[in-house]
Order: sequence, then structure tokens, then C-alpha cells
Amino acid sequence: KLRRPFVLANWKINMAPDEVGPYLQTVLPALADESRVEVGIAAQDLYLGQMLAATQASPLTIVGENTHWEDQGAFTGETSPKALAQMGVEYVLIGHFERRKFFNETDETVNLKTLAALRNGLKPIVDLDEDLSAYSHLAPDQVILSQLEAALRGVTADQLAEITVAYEPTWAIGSGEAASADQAQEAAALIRQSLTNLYGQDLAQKIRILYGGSVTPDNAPAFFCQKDIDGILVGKAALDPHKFLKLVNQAQ
Ligand code: G2H
Repeated sequence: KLRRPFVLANWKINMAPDEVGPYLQTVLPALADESRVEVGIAAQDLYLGQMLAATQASPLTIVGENTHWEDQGAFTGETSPKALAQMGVEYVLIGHFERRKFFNETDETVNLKTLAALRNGLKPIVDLDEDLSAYSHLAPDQVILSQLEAALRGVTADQLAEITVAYEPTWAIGSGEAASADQAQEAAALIRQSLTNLYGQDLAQKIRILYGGSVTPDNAPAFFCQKDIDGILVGKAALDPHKFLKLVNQAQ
């Protein structure tokens, strides 16, 4: 397969400190020789050090949930992309729909953060959300494509290979109502076409596009079957390590 599937849990600010160890103890042995699929967990900064230490001999990838766009300086309360990279974090989520909605992230800050991640050797997972309310004057496909173009402004062809795109229709997140696999495939195909227009077909074919929004072990197989969907970004269902492993096993 041209693109290795990616199953990514997004813990958000769930999970108590004393739950992190037991969760990893459940998941890590089952992943010991997993090479068919890339498996990651995005967790709040507080837990990253502990998780990196626990997963040193494991294929599990540790992902940051956010980064600032400056490498260092007087930005109290923010997370330095340079520090994330030096800690050994490999990927960082950028522009998750909750960041856009609750923390005023804009296309411009998403772009700055994407460039900051790349500059520091972190792989950005760029989230595109389909927030129909904020863009009611535009068609949904234009919403995601304008977000994609804005996020990638200044990203070179060489850098594009480091990027993963996540498509999360706002109305499907945490609502229990996932997009249909067909709807998600349509959006993913549109994103890939746009990547082709911007960077050419060879590169666009290599970029992974994830679907996120109320994914469960019941609906995941339909997403994995889609031609342009290369993985899933999972919130709620992944808080249960057994469900998370089930999703990993379903990946194809
Ligand atoms: C969307 C998703 C994970 P959930 O935020 O990013 O969460 O699976 O709970 O809809």
C-alpha cells in the first residue's frame, strides 16, 4: 500500500494522571510487532514526558495536541515547538476544530504553527474542519479547501511529505453522529485533488488523509475501505484502551 494507515487517539484533556500508566500497559504489549499500521496517541503536554519514556522500545508514536508558533521567548503558558521536538515528540496536531472554536485559532495561526513545526522537525497533522456556521457564505468544499491552502502557505514540496491532513466535519465531532464513509471519502478526494493542484500528483498521492469525528469500532471499517482515507483520528472511543486496540486491528 502506498500510504501506511494511521490510527491516532486524541485524548484531549481527558485521562487522569493515574490512568496514563495502566492505559499504556494495556496497549503497548499488543503493539509490540505492529508495523502494518502507524499508531499514535495525542495527549496533553503534562503527560508527554512520561509517555515518551514509557514508549521508547515501542512503535507507539507520541503526539502533541498543540504548539506555539515561536520557538522560544516570553509567551507564558504556551508550548515551544522546539522543546517538543527536543523531547522526542514526533507529530503535533495543528488547528484541531476545538482549538479553532474555543481558542480563536485562525487560518493564519494554523499556518504559522505548521511552519514552526516543520522548522523544528515536528510532523504537523493539519486539521481541517468543516464549520458551516462560520462560513455560511461558502460551500462546504470551499471551506476545507481554503483552510488547506491557508495552512500550507509557504510549505515547500520537500516539506509537504512531513504533513498529514485530518478532515473533521464539525458537526460529527463528539456528537455521536459520524459522517458517512461516502461523505468522508468525497471530502478526502477533494483534499487530495487540491494537494495535486498545489504540489503535483506524485506528492499528493503520498500524503495521508485521516477522518475524525465520532469514529467507533462499529463505523471504522467503512472509513478504512475508502480510497482516499488513510486513517482515523479518534476522541471518545479511544479513551477505552480496548476499543482503541480494536480500531488498530481494524486498520487496513
Ligand atoms: C474529533 C474527534 C477526535 P470524537 O475531535 O479528534 O473526537 O471521536 O470524540 O468525535
